[in-house]
Amino acid sequence: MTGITAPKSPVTTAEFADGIREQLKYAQGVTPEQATPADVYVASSLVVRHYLQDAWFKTQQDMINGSTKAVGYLSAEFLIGKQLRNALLNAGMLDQFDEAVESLGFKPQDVVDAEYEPALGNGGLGRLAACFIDSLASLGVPAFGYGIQYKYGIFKQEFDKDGKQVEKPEYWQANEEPWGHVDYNRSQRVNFGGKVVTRPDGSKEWQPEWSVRAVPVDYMVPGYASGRVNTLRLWSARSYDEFDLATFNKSDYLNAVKPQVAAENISKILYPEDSTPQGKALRLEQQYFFVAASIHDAIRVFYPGQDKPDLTTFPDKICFQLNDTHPVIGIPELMRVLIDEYGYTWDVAWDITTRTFNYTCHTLLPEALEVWPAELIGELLPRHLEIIKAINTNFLAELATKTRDKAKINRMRIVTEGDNPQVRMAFLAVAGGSHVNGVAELHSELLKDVTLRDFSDLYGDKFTNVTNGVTPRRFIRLANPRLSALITEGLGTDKWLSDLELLKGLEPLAKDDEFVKKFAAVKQANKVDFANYAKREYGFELDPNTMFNTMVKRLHEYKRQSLKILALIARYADIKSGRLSADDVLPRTVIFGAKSAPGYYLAKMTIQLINNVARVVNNDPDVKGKLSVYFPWNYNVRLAQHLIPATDLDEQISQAGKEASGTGNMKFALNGAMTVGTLDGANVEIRERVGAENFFLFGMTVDEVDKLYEEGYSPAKYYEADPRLKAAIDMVSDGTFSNGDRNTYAPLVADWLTKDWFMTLADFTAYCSIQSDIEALYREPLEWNRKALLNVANSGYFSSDRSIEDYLTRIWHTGPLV
Ligand code: F55
Repeated sequence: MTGITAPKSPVTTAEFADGIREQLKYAQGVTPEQATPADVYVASSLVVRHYLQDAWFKTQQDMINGSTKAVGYLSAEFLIGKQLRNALLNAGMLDQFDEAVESLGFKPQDVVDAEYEPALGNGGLGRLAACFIDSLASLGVPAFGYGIQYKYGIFKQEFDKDGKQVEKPEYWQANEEPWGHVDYNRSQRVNFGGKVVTRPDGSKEWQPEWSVRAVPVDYMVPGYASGRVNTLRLWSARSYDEFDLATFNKSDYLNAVKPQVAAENISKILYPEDSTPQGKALRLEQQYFFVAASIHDAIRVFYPGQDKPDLTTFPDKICFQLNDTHPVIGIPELMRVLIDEYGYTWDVAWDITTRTFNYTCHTLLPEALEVWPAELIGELLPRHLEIIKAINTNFLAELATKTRDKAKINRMRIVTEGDNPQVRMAFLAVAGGSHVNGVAELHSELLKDVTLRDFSDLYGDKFTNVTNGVTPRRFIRLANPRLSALITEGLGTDKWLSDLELLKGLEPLAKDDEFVKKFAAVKQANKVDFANYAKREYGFELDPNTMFNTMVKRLHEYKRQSLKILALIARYADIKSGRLSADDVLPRTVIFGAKSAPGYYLAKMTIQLINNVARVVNNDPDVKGKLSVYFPWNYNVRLAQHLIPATDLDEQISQAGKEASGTGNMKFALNGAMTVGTLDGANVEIRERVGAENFFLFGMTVDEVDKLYEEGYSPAKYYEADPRLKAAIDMVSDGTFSNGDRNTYAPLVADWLTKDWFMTLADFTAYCSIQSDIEALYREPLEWNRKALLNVANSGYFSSDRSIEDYLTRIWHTGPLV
């Protein structure tokens, strides 16, 4: 770790202000008097880009000169969040920006608010990619993030009058977007369809039917105080086809533009499913589109102007990390390029390919592992299907040398047998790459023992773990300036921003009551800020003198928002019935944030239920001041940055063995929230580090879950056994939260009582009983804050800088530019 102090600014306040004036004049075409905050936002962003330009050139030059291998992070999603303040921080220009903007008569906050968030990801996987490119640049490792510049990001979530989720298009480019630099001169042709012919010499040639132009849109990725600027290259699909004049002359305008529309559809929209891949042709087109463009781009970058480059050196120039299975089609693509375009033999090509790729798995849910019908691949990418089949054949032959277990070999087929053969992308990734990693220790173990068991038996050396992390720049320094100042005061240095393990130095201060009180004051001020924000943005009235209890993440059954809402209903009933006396009730504000995949029926119904519980609870005078529930719509990176620093208690309550890692859990711990959670994903490691006494653990373990399945799980038993649970579920059925309509939630209730796939009911009692520990501690503010501070002090491990260091040593075998 570098442990560098804040970067020195390359610019004075006066220069920054001059730069803004110049950009207003020449780029925006307005005088400072005419300018709006949005104009100043664009101008300021261009000033930042201007001052980063030389470092960007130098980083690229040093990378091509090749003192160290580069990383290509291939990801269908980069949930980068707003760019301006992050770039200012990393480049050391925050103060200069604030002062320059003020000198021009604007409020920095108004200028920053004018930025529209690029929401180019679903959730954890996309946000992780964004944290990783920040860390790569901050560590000075040469890297490209390669992805898609979707025109429409993850949908904008609204709620209708019944509390149901409504999806609206997220047209994030509606306003000028100064960060992405469209580089038409470095576009790539990406082909589809057609057929494969054999050349006279026996080699193969793909004769595609149609092509799309992939135009790179480049985003600067400035490292924090590293002097390095990497590139996030997001591909945008454009058409090659000229306007079809003949058709147009026949007055058939719509058909005349059809090919253009089809081509540009490829980067039109981000698929909003975060766990059940849709298996649609367009999705496969997207995957191949960005991966093929990126591979060709890397060859262009590293072998400039060379007709016959020596691609046996390719794995020494760059290694590609496959962020889940979405880019796995890159494996047959590189094989095709090497064999068909550059004339390498199969064996040489296979050696290059397997040394180039590595694969990160982000799930344990079997339904989330991508599988494509061979027929579909054959239609879109006929040559790739041939190559995949050949990889499969060779792989099966290799397996036969390793084991005699025929059933096992059959289970490991990359291409399944039968009438409708399928290609298993995760298996292709394991076979075609050097390393496979899970994203938290428990997850990596379960991958080896369960999900990819056969593969780990025979290829144990490929398997490793890299526990996720989050960038402290965005998620502590930018999101929580008060805590950042206090940390710097406590440690006597700001080096923690690039060496987060230094937070450990706060541990002794947990014994210092005065410091703990300052820490408590930071949290309180953040809660007041959030209450104001929630009032402004959503019209909510939050009381900052109650406990802020947050659950934010995608809505999914395995994450168990149902557990939280049922416990909340039970608590509501307790207060109403007087079972809990007013004095016994610790006032709580429960805050949810969650988007559901548009076609996920039970998840959408759960959203509706949460909204209606909120409506009923917040309007009931009997519980006023004791319990309130809010569900701000459209949870995104911006809302996360406001809400996380203001949270007292975070919920990480997935069924053990289902959440691969979680990264929200890390953000909350680093911002001084306590966690109530199960032994799942990275919770296990967080608890280990912060100490069992500083973590509210409840619920079944992975082994207990497995055992209960084996014995035969019957949710109704739990419903009958716990009267509070029964009462809560009955209230959902009896119309309490649906204006008397007993049908509204019937499918949800039926699911709980007959299936309850993720054993929500079985963990209900344990979840409720840990609440008394939580509340007892919260009534002792000094002790609560002491423990929360210990969470901060001991969570330095969860920096994405550390994750990247682990990738460097365990997987990529490269390091910073010298
Ligand atoms: C998106 C599209 C498809 Cl087709 C499948 C999955 C996703 C997706 O968004 N997955 C995702 O976010 N997975 C999460 O990755 C995080 C980062 O590793 C983990 O922390 C989290 O546990 C996992 O669910």
